[in-house]
Amino acid sequence: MNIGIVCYPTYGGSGVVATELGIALAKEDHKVHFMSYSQPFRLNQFSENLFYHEVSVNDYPLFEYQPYESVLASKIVDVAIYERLDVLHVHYAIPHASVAYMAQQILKSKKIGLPYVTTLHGTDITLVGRDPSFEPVIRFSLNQSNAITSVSESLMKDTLKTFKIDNKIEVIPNFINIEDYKSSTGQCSKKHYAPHGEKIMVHVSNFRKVKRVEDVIAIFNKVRAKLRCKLILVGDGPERSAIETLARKSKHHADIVSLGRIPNPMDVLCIGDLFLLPSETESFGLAALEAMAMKMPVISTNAGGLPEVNLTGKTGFTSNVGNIGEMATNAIKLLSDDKLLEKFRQNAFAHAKKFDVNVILPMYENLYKRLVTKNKKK
Ligand code: GMT
Repeated sequence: MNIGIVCYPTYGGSGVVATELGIALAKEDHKVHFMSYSQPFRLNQFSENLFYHEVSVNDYPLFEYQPYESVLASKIVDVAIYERLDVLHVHYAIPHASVAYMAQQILKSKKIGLPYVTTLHGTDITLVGRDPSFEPVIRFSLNQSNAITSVSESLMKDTLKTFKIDNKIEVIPNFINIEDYKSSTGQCSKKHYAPHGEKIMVHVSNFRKVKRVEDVIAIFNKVRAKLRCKLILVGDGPERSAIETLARKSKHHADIVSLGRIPNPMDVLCIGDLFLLPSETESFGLAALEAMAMKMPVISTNAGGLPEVNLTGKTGFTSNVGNIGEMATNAIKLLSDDKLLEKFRQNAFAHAKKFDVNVILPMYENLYKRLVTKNKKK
């Protein structure tokens, strides 16, 4: 199939999922055409089946806001015609679902049918989507989507609560390629960060308010007061400098390292013992799944879809948002008992395997096939 993918190219779960999906589809011999305003950051490999079409908006002095949506819709129309797209998959509802609808209507006027799938990732519904200034457009373009998928049961339920959706929402969870994680463990050495065999806690995020990275520091301070350990922070975003200021004020600041963005979080995950994700909301928690694939148990909140990924008492522990005391107690429990930690490591890995690309990819392929067949019958 010829598949168009529209996504945000920056650091963030939805762009990662869209890119990894495209890469996996290309390996199955589908031709995948990415469309975005810059090259998705994980699209860092060559394949004869992968194509990237940049959407660049000319800077006219008249515009206070650049009309990205119009340019993206034109790009989709162009790519659909010349690359003979069979299906379009847009990740993150705003503004991609309404842009897909616009492109579909333009193509229809040229007697070309292009079904589109909208995948909901979380903040497009739980934060931005709730804003009344977007509501009518989101509801309309979701209802017009030929299929809607959501990355967790929880997000599906939230969407149905927030919007009046007549369409069915299919749950297709996020995924990882477990083989990548198996093969990367050989190159890891803990010595640099933990020269005395200290346990290492890791947090990876885009440092937005919803991630509550201040809770990561608070949990670490409590754990560090009981046992020798290190904290590695990975990622960058609006809260990073405030978090670093907070970390510097900690009695244990010498045990906290902030790495900023790194090309491949696996390089750090593979030396970690415990992953911290105390988010306010999280439709899925791809970062937690990536850690589990690296055999790291997770201490997280029970917000949104996190309990579908992190099984409390098995792959880690979940707590109410803001319950720093409980999260620290659970972290200490795991980090001070090697036998228990190893059991949780194995459980985390076993559960992560259920989200392997080989399990999830066919769900998307079947969905595309269904839409393409229906479109051909029209
Ligand atoms: O979490 C973020 O800030 C990024 C955001 C995105 O849209 O890129 O992530 C959302 O989508 C990810 C991939 O489906 C999910 O794993 C994250 O849980 C979700 N984030 C939130 O719901 C806050």
